[in-house]
Amino acid sequence: MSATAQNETRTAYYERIARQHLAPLWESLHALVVSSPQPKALPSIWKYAQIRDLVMQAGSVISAAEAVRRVLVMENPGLPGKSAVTPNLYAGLQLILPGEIAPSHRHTQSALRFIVEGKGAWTAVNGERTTMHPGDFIITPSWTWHDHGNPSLEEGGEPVVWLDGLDIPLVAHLDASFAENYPEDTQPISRPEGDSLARYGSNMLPVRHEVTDPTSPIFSYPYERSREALDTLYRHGDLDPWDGVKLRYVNPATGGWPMPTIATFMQFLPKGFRGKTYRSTDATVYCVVEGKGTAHIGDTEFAFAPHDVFVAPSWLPVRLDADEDSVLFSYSDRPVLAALNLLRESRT
Ligand code: 1HN
Repeated sequence: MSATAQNETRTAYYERIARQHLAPLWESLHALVVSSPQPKALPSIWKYAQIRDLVMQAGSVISAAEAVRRVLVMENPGLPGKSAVTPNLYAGLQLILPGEIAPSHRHTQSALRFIVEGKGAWTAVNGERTTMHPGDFIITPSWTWHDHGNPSLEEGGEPVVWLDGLDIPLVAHLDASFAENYPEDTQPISRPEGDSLARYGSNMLPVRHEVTDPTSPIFSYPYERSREALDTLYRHGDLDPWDGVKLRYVNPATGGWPMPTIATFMQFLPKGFRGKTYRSTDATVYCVVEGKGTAHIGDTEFAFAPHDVFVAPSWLPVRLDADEDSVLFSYSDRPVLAALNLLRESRT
């Protein structure tokens, strides 16, 4: 049989099997099982200097009450229309103005807030409020009521912007999304501010504490403490050639990650640091807290400055340089990869 005749036979055959919702694996096998990850997500950066005005303008486009959550979603240009910054993770910038309330709800997605700009707004989780300051890392565990608010102008409120990180695409992929609205705008407050940090965040635990939940019982990790730890370690000469001084946030009750699906980190890169190259199968979103430098991700290079957000997809080589003392917060889907025995890393 000639090649053309054979192709026609195959095309006709593919049409016949398609009517039975069947497809020939031999046409797609090479694309399904690849020799190393081929991420569709692209290395990308959102430069705060270019988007800050747009975030603030959202404040006159819609109220927090109408929007429910007034957020600009950071969509990875390689994953358009998916509300995804990586295949498993979501990122967005949320704005809350003085006097506003973002009403209480809960969902199965886990969320983190990393405070970018402004202070004094609060978020409530499990009956306790915490006040936001730039650099604080705050979590909303899966299925916990959460509402956010900001004191009025008269009370000294100012616009507050934070980075939201959620496992939205992962949960969507797993078809495991459930959500409910609380009947009131705000949940009742049953514990004073600082309760969970005293109870779980002081290198101690309540004496009969039992772990019933994989998520950290601390829901606010203040920047002051994280920054001081990095600074002390740097002064003690602790500098990894790949990471600088890098710590991971921890669930103090388990030693594991703060959330079952999202790992979080903070690292210090001293002025003049020229990092070595590493890569891993977790995809990472970075948010610059302090300093300036360059991130080399795959074939792309980004100059970074405070409040910029950039993303390193799976398995692309990453190298970080600092022109000034720099602090980077980051989050990734590492716990998911690790739990499924799919985490691979290389440092060269
Ligand atoms: C959400 O609940 C918040 O509570 C922020 O602030 C962003 C993105 C998608 C789905 C739920 C919040 C969100 C979200």
